[in-house]
Amino acid sequence: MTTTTTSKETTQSTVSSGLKGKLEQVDRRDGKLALAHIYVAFIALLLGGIAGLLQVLVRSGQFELPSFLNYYQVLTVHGVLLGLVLTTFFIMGFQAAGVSRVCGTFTEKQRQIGWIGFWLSTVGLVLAAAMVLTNKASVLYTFYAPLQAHWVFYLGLALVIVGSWVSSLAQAMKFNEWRRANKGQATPLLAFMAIVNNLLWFVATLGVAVEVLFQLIPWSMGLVERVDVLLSKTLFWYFGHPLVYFWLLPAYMVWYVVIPKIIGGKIFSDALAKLTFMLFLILSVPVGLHHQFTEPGIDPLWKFIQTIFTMFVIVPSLMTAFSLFATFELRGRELGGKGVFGWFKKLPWNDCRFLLPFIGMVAFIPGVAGGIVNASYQLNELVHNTVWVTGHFHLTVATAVALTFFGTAFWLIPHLNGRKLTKRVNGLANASGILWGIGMTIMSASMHVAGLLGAPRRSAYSTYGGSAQAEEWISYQVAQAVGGSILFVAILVIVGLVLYVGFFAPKGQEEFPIAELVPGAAKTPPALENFKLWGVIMIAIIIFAYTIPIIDIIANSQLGSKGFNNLW
Ligand code: HAS
Repeated sequence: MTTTTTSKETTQSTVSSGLKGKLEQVDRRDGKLALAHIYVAFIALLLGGIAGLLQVLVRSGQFELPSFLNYYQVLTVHGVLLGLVLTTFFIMGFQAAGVSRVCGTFTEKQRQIGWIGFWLSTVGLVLAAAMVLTNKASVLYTFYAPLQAHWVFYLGLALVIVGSWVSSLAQAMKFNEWRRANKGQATPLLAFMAIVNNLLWFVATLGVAVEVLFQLIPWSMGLVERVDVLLSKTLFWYFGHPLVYFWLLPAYMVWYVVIPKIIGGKIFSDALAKLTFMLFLILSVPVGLHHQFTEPGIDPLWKFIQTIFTMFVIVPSLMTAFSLFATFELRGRELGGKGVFGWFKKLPWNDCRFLLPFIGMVAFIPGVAGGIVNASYQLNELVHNTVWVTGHFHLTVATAVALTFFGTAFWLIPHLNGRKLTKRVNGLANASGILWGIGMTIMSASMHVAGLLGAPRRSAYSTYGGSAQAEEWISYQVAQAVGGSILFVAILVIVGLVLYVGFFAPKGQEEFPIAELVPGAAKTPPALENFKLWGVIMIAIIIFAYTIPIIDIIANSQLGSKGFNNLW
């Protein structure tokens, strides 16, 4: 893509802080660290996508898995590789590149810490994958007890998380170095966002770390006889919902900081973007009980309190929608767009770096509308454990987030390895995004309808022997297979393009787009950069939202008076 990189991109802070390294180009050494993460992510996309294709074929009732595979093993491959590995590795790679791009090149020590994080996560991934592929961990990506996996699976996932903590540490060290060198200055938006996301991730993963280390590993090693299932699920969902925002926020980073540059516009407001991220930081964790509405043993009062928190977490996304539409309209009118929607036509529809994230944004709207249905307490009874929920998250993480990651990879990979995003790649990338949009519309829409008709999720047994009820939804299951097959073709194109831009595209320089703030934007209040303040608010809300429910669960544990001993 012929793009102009203006010297203005070198932010003032670099000059004043005297940081080494040209800002426009991420240092190749940091690029190698980022690319290692990104390539693991796309290997996971290919393998997880194969599993997804097998799933929709089985659920159509027209196809049986070969005898050496079982459905829940395939479903575990799909969920772990796409929900946990593709996301975590891509996010850590993208954030490392972004922090290096706006705060300057990592020091040798910071980069070493980044590589330690990468190798810890990769070793963990190999351990967990080995258990899944040998059918010793067909426990799905949520690994709910009483389903039990080999202890190596839990250890492997724990290492993936610990590795991400170490990677986050390297990014935090670079960010703090920049802050010390630029006292009193508003921090670079992209780096600020990465640090908020890492903080959210660290606090959220504490829940699943406690579950895995103190419950599931001792239990799977036979050291304790039983675990409290309700406690383990509550600890998981303490982590599980903020997990979705850990996925979403890097997409928001691209939408707020990169997309405005690609369309030739500017960032609408640094303060609004930073407030949005701080709201996600304090509201993402105290909502996990909305995944457990149907579970006995949790006081309905606390389920309702967390429903209210859930409705609050809608606000930062609404702010994001407003900010994006404002950015698009301002730019479209600058380019001569007239009338109410004339500006819309002026957006760069032929540029894959914009088109793929935009398709993701559009999918996000029905996706999150479904999220509100899921979260509306009693209404959840209608959709819980149905394939409606699967339709919901295939629009959110599997389209809004995934297509943004793919649209980013097509310029980020060539930027990092000194190649070009060619016109041909751009054209094929646009085709893959449109294919994804078509396939996902068919698959997700039919999932939503089948879910309302009662079709279960997480089940190979979806024809129910031709029962009358299954007859109602089986045609939608067949439609899911059609949509899923189209998605699989898109995955093959995307992985092929990643291979090409990674190793074969012509040498050259590809821009890492970072937008500037619109002139005259309000100064960012220092309070928005006060991580201690927002961290205290976050912890206070979590303590309020979870203390009583957790005490209740332990005190009334079915494990009886020995509860505590058995628990831990
Ligand atoms: Fe969800 C289940 C509720 C957002 C992912 N969700 C899941 C699961 C996943 C997932 C993976 O309350 C399955 C977990 C499992 O395996 O069991 N979800 C919500 C709510 C939101 C939400 C309230 N989910 C997401 C996002 C995800 C994601 C984002 C991935 C990235 N979800 C639930 C609930 C369940 C659930 C229950 C459990 C269901 C059950 O029973 O098991 C909120 O964040 C939604 C906020 C709502 C809005 C609406 C207003 C804003 C609009 C505009 C936004 C547009 C933008 C783009 C920003 C935000 C309409 C701009 C557009 C342009 C075109 C420029």
